[in-house]
Amino acid sequence: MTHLSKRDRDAFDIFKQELLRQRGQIELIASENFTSLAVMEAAGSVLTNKYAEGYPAKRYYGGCEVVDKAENLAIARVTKMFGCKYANVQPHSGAQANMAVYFSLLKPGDTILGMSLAAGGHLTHGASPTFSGRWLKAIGYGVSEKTGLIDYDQVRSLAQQHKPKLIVAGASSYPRTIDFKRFREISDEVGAYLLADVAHYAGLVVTGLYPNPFPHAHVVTTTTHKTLRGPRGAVILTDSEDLIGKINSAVFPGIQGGPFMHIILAKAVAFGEALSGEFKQYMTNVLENSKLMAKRLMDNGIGIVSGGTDSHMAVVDLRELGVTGKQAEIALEQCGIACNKNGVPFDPLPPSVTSGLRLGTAAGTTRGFRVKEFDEIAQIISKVLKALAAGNADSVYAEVRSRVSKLCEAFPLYPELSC
Ligand code: DSN
Repeated sequence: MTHLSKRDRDAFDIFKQELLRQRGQIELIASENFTSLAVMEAAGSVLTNKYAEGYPAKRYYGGCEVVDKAENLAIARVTKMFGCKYANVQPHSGAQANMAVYFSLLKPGDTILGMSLAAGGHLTHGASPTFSGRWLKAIGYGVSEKTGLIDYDQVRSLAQQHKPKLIVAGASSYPRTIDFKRFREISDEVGAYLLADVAHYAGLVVTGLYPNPFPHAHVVTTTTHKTLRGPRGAVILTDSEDLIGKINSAVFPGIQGGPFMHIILAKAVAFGEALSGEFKQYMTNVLENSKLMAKRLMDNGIGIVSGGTDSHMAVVDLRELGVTGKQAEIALEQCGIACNKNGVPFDPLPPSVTSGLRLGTAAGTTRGFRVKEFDEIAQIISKVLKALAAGNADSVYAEVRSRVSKLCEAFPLYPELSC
């Protein structure tokens, strides 16, 4: 960062502050991760200078022969990872990937059936303030109050009642396995497309630790920066030649202009990493850490939605403790732990307050934390939550902050970067 530090001290200071924040906090936000330096180099490369509207060998600008190679490399690697035929690697974000799928397969006013936000679904699966809830007729399915698991009987009966044109399988805070085969059976019964949004689970999917939505889903979307540990962005995947044509037109010129070629190169780098044996070991550790963290919290009497996890995340149910998600998020942040408040199924509190916390292990595992460290993290969280419930959180902050610092110092983040 020598150029930035000399040219723009204000901007450099912001970079420095953020690097120090990431180094000094335990990152438990389930949708975040720490990319490799190689991914960051590609994202910060000269490919940022290139306009390349269109697709490889079919561009609207000259000089695209090199960036074409970047896009083809990303496509070849991501289709190999998921075992599918076609990919569009241009979406700037997961929301835009889902928007492009809707734009390609649906008309305004069509019905979709997705997991409701309250049950753990994503905003773009039909929530009312988003394009998905405003332009489409969105019906939401949920989970069983008793088990916390997707209620497939409800999905089927809502599908039969509303005859959606598209069903979304996928979530933002559902820690359990999704039965994509069952979703496809329901979709076929009502003649709906099946979209699987595996943004959270993608790293587990490509390493065989979570079910692959192929061959069941007609279309699959995923972000590239969560468990996949790539740059911020997304991809759309399918096995259908007909659908990839529609999807490509929907991404460009439908909803996006020039693709971010530097990010597409960085996606290719991350996909190369995800195809390695080292990544499989990483994801195995992520899963082991997450299961251990959830178990230790439960051992300490902290409620976990659905009684555990099959993925990189666990959702804490704070209702019995009488603490809100908002209070818990703020208290943990004061101790150096970053996580997010999250609704729990049948949450009586609004999304700005909530009765839950979503905790993920992808970023901490990249840092090097293993079960021993996640055991300690679960003990720290339990201590803070119980102190909050007892109304004496202030009394534990000093001790807890020092335990967090010890963990962060033992596993330095980006030691190669200087500031
Ligand atoms: N923020 C991401 C998530 O947590 O699921 C996507 O919106």
